[in-house]
Amino acid sequence: MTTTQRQGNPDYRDSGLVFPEDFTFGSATASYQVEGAAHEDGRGASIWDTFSRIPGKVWNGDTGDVACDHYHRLDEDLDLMQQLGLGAYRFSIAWPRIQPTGTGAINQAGIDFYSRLVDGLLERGIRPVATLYHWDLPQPLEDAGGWPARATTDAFERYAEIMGAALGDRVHTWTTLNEPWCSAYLGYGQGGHAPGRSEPAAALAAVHHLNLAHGRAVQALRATSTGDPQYSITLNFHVLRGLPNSRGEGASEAVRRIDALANRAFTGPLLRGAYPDDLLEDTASVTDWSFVHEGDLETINQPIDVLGVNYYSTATVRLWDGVSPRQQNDGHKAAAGGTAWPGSSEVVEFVEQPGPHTAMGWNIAPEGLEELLLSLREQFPDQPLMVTENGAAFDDTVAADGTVPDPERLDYLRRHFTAAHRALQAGVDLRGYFVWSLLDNFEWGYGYAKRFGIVRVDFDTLERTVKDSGRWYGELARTRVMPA
Ligand code: IFM
Repeated sequence: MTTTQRQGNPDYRDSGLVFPEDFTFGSATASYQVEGAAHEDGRGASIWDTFSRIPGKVWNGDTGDVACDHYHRLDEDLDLMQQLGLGAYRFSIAWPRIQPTGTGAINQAGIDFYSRLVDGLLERGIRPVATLYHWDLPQPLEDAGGWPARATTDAFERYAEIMGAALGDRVHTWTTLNEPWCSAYLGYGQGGHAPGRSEPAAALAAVHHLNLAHGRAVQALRATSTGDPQYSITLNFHVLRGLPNSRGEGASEAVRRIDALANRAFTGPLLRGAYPDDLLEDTASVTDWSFVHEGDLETINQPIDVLGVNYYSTATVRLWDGVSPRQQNDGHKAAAGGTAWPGSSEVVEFVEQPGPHTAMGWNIAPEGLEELLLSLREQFPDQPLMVTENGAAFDDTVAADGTVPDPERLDYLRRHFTAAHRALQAGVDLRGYFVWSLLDNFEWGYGYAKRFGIVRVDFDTLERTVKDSGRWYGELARTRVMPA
């Protein structure tokens, strides 16, 4: 990542910025985090239904059984999006609602729900951006091996065919996967996410099978979608800073190692058709990568219309000196057990970031977003980009008059939109921006303790209240001018 010449306020608090006419302003959610209705209308069990019931895995024993009850409050939530002035809504489809066992029989009630959602969006002039997989793998597929097993990619291809045929006449953008880094490394390496396995070799097999599933799904969606959808995948990029260790060594080596695992393990095969040599070398003691079969890389390397970019904060790494206690604060502390960094966990340490921080403990660094977008443009000059997630958790309180003033979130968004605007000014082909999240929701290992919404959800009454940040964002979405 290169340092950029900064213009405007050094703290990224510009106002009055005008975004392009065709810039998409959206907001995002994910099925398990908002839908609820976990046992209704034929939905099967997902790995998160199972994982969230294991004592100690999720804060307070919370589950997604009810979540925001979005499944039953669909019309109310669609009206809310329209009232805010959103141009697009990024949602995910719960695979176990469509195929309760992950293979075989289709559950028509599941298709009907998403069909109603898509129609409801279109009626309100909101573009449907649909993600096939945001982490809720059908439990029977995990029982058969999960993402480390190649057969899961066969099942995913079939699921993509079903969804392409069902919604491909109306969906504006198909996204195959959300943050495969989390599915692979947190699910099968570190173990803080479902299914909670800590098997470094399996995590790398999962990386490959998720990449392969993406390629096969793009082919299947293209074959079955009768409209003119765009195709994409969303990655959570790690924007890395390197520090020398106590011996004054290794800042760039630490960055290179984590960049290989976190970023290039995905962009390599997806956008260049190859895994980086240094990734294969760094992980050689963990796996021989024999799960990569002939032809896989061609399948993975499908042209995509837009690359989804999720960004929240930066990370600082250094080579462990082997003497001081090794720090492992990589921003994913919840229920941690194994390692999210196969082959590098004993070599690299994550260093506490200077504040300010959000309620997740993540440092606030809008310049990291600008830097990331510029770096992606440099690496992949012809690839259009979309910020598919950015936002912040803070401990909101409801004022006496019932409003939810959330100045910290509003400020976070202003500064990150400023960063995006600067990237646009520098010529980055950035097509839009989705704020995470529309609603306060189930924040995985943190349950309902962390609130990311621009709309507050009272988890007792399920009442929705637009926060100040939601009003601010609505004005930006409607006018394209950054409000003061
Ligand atoms: O809530 C998650 C989302 O599911 C994926 N990206 C990061 C968000 C905040 O942690």
